[in-house]
Amino acid sequence: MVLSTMAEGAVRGLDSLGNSVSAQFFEPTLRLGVTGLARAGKTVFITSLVANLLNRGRMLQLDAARSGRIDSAYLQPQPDDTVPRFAYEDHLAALTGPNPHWPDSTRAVSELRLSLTLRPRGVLAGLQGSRRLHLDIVDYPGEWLLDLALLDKTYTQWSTEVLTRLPARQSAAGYLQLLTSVDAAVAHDEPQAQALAAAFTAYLQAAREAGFYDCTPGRFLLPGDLAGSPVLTFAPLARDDSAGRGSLWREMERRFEAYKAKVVKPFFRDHFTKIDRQVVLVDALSAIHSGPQAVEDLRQAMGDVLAAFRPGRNGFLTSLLRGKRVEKILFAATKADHLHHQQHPQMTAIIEALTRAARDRAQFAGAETAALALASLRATTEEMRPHEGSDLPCVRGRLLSTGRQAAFYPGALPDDPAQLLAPARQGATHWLEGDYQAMQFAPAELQLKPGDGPPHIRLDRAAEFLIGDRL
Ligand SMILES: Nc1nc2c(ncn2[C@@H]2O[C@H](COP(=O)(O)OP(=O)(O)OP(=O)(O)O)[C@@H](O)[C@H]2O)c(=O)[nH]1
Ligand SMILES: [Mg+2]
Repeated sequence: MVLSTMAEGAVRGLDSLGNSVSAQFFEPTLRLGVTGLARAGKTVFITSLVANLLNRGRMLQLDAARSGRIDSAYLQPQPDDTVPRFAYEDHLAALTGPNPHWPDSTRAVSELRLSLTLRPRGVLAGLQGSRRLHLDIVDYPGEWLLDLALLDKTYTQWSTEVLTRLPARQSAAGYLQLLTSVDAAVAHDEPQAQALAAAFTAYLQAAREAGFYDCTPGRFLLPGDLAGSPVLTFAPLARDDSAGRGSLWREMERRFEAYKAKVVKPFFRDHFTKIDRQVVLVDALSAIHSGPQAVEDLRQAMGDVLAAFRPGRNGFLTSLLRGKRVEKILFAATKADHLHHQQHPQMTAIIEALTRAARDRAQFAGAETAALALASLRATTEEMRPHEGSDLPCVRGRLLSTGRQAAFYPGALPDDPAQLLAPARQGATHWLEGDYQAMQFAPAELQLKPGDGPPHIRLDRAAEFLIGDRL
């Protein structure tokens, strides 16, 4: 009697589990997060990755593609109805159509589902049918990860920190000037709150353009459909203990808390905690071209961005994750086609060094990490050009500014990344050795063979690291 009830219960339990689990079990999904600071190359990366998984002729370093284990790949409706779809077709048309051009900047979360049909592998290969894997790719701004630190702060703490930084920054002069006329204890007045928020946002924008990374709240710079709403209409004010109910200070404090609860937490809950694999794209070359301060800022920003992957530090995130973690994180220096391949090892060493601290921490938290230099869409060809008795390794492409073809030598990256990172850390204002030049190339006109995706550098290696073990 007891036995049979138990057995029945067990069967029923399995049954009800069955519906949800079987879909999970037989058609597993893998969520790949793609992030990086503004202009790091997220959109081009996703577009080219998907195009190269649909047409796998250039994916020889992806074992499942080379061995023919991927039977087919196709786009499907994504599972999340409220997240905008990644505009794959538009971006691909921009990059590979006639008169190719780079896609527009994208400033919010978007998602795309690519489904793969796979042949079984191993000893049972002959006995099993094919299986499916859904790859859900999520594009989100790296700036949003910086907001995690706000969760641990009160409005008073945040304001104090920001207001301490501002006097040293020229771009903050306008906001500080406005503050001198503000009495935080007076009754809240919406036009005044809006003026303060606008001036503070203008400062954040200028600070970001000047290369500073500590530009939280992140959504002030990328407001999307929250633009103009109260959660984005606040600014730091010095604490005023005389400010009572209904005062400007109290309302600002309330909105700061609302930003944390209604903007920051939902992003982590709905997007971040579901990610299985993560790629963090870094435009290290642009930072090197801009000089030591930009490199140091990038290094610090990477540390802060990646703090999110060490959730032990943040109680909110730890409780959300409940032991789940990102399994693999790839740090990729993008736009490697600006360099001749002779310089790629140096580029890889730099990205390794730039993300070392963050990687050590992630490894400590159990994620497997790797670093490499890649180009999602190769816009150049290589050539050696004679110069003062030796040959310089150059790249050639169509210049974005004039549309003309030009060969270009970006300068020699040092073998030891410390030669760049040490002066950056010590506050140098320009590079003593070497001079690094920036060049913007337009995407090349392509004539793709059937079965080939767009040309890239090491995108297949990136894919092997990120998803190869599940194919
Ligand atoms: N040469 C070259 N340039 C690239 C490559 N990937 C990106 N770029 C350049 O970097 C710019 C930014 O790339 P996106 O993919 O739009 O970057 P993003 O991170 O999505 O940028 P936001 O949406 O503004 O945050 C492009 O407009 C190109 O100029 C690449 O593989 N090769
Ligand atoms: Mg983008």
